[in-house]
Amino acid sequence: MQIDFSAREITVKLVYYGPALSGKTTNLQSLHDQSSAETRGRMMTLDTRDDRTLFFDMLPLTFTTEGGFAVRVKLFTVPGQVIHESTRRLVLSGADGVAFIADSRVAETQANAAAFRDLKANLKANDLELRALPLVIQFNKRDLPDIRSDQELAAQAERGKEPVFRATAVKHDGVVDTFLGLLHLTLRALDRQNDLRGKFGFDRRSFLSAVAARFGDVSIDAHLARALTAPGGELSLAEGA
Ligand SMILES: Nc1nc2c(ncn2[C@@H]2O[C@H](COP(=O)(O)OP(=O)(O)OP(=O)(O)O)[C@@H](O)[C@H]2O)c(=O)[nH]1
Ligand SMILES: [Mg+2]
Repeated sequence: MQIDFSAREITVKLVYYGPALSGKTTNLQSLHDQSSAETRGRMMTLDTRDDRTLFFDMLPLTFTTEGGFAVRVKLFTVPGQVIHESTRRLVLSGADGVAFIADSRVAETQANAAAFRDLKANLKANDLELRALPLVIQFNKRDLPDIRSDQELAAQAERGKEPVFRATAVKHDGVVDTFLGLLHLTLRALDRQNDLRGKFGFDRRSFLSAVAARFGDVSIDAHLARALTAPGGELSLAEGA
């Protein structure tokens, strides 16, 4: 994170990670398409001919609070293809939070697991620790046949501490939920480390409510309630700090 005290502005880096073709770029495109012109900057995309990300995508979003404090969010995707290992490591450096985009199809289970191991290794290479990193998991492509069931995903959510979102990114389904879940966890961690409330009068709940409102009528609580979580799960805005 970068803090600019004179401009009263913070910049947060969020990285969409996951196996090849799981829908990372589609998530960013969807966020771009669903946000207003005042919120979104230009999306940078570097594709090969067949839609595969070669280097990375980047979408900047800017949200300004009533108190004139700005949160700039830089969203990145990594290229999922196995050969782009070193690029993933580079893109991951300085990440404040990660959304792991998995493919829901049963046949992709091994590819998801391999990409998750790759994430762990690259976090380590960047001196980031998985346990300390704000992380959400998205199971995308819920519209396809032969996918892992809701029950299986709920069981997975119960085993780990990360919230699990279901999505069909091509239909904009679950994309904003995932983004807000990650933004919530990331800002909570940064607030704890940097006392954003004390320094800028930053109120996380009202900020996240305003961000949710930029994407439509669904409240922040309703977005966060769509996550599958372990009992006592992480996403309640009501809890302290
Ligand atoms: N059926 C279906 N297809 C999807 C969904 N999300 C993405 N796709 C398709 O999956 C393909 C890959 O999507 P991308 O967003 O390019 O995947 P990526 O994760 O960025 O892939 P890499 O850049 O190679 O790592 C595209 O053809 C998308 O249209 C979804 O929810 N359902
Ligand atoms: Mg891509």
